[in-house]
Amino acid sequence: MKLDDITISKAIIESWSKDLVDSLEVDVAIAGGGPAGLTAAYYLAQQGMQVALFERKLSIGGGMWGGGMMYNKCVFQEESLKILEEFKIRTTKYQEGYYLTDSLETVCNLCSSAIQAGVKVFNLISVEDVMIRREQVTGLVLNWSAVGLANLHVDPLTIRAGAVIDATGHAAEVAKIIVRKIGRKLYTDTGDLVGEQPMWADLGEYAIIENTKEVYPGVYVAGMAANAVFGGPRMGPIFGGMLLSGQKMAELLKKRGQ
Ligand code: 48H
Repeated sequence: MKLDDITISKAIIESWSKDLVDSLEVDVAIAGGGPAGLTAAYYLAQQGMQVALFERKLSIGGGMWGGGMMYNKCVFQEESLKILEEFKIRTTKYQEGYYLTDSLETVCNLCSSAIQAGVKVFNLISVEDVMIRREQVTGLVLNWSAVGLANLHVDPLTIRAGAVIDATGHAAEVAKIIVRKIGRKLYTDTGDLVGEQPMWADLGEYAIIENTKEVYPGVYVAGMAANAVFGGPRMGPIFGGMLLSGQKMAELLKKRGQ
C-alpha cells in the first residue's frame, strides 16, 4: 500500500489534539513526570481516576535516569520492594536492606505502566501558573516548554482539575507559583516554602512520606517537592521514598474522594 505523508500528519495532529481536549477537565493533574509523579499517576489511574501528567522535558523520568552521579543504578530500601514488584522492575539484593535496580529499566517500567493504566502523559509542556477560584486551586496553566526556552510572548492554555499534584522535584514549582502569586499561604509553619535540608538519606526518606500531603487547598506535594516545601533533608540516589510518596498520594486522594 502506498503511504500518504499528509495522512501521517493528520493521524498525529488529530489523535494528540483529542488527547488534550479529553484532558481539559480531569480528576487529577500532575506537574512533573519524575518517579513520584509517575507512581502517583499510575496508582490514581488504577483507582479509576482520569489523570493527566505534564512534563516539561522531552523525556519523562526526572532525576532517575542518571542514578547516582551518572552511575545508572538506583538504590531502594525494603519498604519499596512491593511497589517495584507491581511495576515489574527487577531488583538485586546488595546487602540486608539495600536493593539495586537498573535506572533505565526503572524509568521505562514506571512510564509504560502509568500510560497503560490510562494516564495521559504530555511531555514538552510546562506548568507555568495555576487557576484559583475562591482560594482553591482548580487547574493548571500550560505552555509549550519551547515557548519558555525561546522566551516568546505566547499566551498559555488552561485545564481544570479536581486536584493538582506538585511533583516537580527539588524546585517545587507549583508551590512557588502559589507563594509568588498570592503570598505566603501554604500549609507550612511560615506559609512559605521551608526549603530542602542537607543530605541525610535515612531522615530524608521517611520525612518525604510524612511531607506528602496537601499544601494549599486543591494542591498536594509528592516526591522531592514535599521535602522542599515542608523542609526535609535530601537523600541522594535512594529512590524508594519517591515511589512510596507517589503511592501515598494516590491513597490520600482516594480518601478525599477525588
Ligand atoms: C512541568 C516540570 C516543571 C513544570 C519541573 O526531579 P524529579 O525526578 O522529581 P521526583 O520528586 O519525582 O524525584 C526526585 C528524584 O529524582 C531526586 O531528584 C532525588 C531523589 N534527589 C535526591 C537528592 O539528594 O538530590 O522529577 C521532576 C520532574 C522533572 O522531570 C522536571 O522536568 C519536571 O518535573 N518539572 N514539568 N512543568 N513547571 N518543573
